[in-house]
Amino acid sequence: MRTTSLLRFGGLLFAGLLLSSVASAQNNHTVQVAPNGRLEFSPKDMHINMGDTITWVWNGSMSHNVHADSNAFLSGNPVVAPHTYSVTFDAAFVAANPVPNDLYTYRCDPHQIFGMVGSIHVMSPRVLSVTNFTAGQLGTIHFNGANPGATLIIGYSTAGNGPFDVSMGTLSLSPPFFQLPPMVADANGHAMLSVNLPAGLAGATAYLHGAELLGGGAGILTNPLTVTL
Ligand SMILES: [Cu+2]
Repeated sequence: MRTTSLLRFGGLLFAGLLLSSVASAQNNHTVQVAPNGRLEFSPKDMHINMGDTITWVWNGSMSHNVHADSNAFLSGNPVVAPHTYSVTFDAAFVAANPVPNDLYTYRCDPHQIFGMVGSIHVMSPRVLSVTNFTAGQLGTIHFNGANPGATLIIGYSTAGNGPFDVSMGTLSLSPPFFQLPPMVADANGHAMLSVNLPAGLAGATAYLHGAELLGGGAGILTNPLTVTL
């Protein structure tokens, strides 16, 4: 177990955190459909937790649609912006729409020949939790469900719970946010980080959100956490 101490931000201390709720809230992700008129989905390839929701948001002046190659989902006939389409990739959806490795490839029907394709890789949840987050004590942050040996990062903010879009999804962190020392998952896909929590500074709220790095700039987010001093 690693120990870190006295995490300072903006003159405050990341301190005295009492767990008020271990949110198991799912993550929401946005995929732009033809951003700036380009015939592409952005991000093109997504890694998400089972239970997460993808919302496609139409842009530009041409007609597009979202069509799973397996027919697991279909937004309908191609239409122009403004338009949105959402799919929740929960256990029931995955069970009812099986594809190899839970990897859902999809396309825009009229523009597939121009490379307007994407994929959604549904993965088992990465779970962030905390224990003993009490002022004057040694609190612990836990990361579960990772690939053994993976690099795990955790960000925190006291400014709010976002949303803030990054390449791997939408962070429930408002800027400015900060990163704790990276961790490495053990053989069981678990890692933990102990944090010295100074006494005092009651009343503030902190927000945490983690990710497992998958290489090549990709990553998969944990659930977000809200903890109150
Ligand atoms: Cu299109």
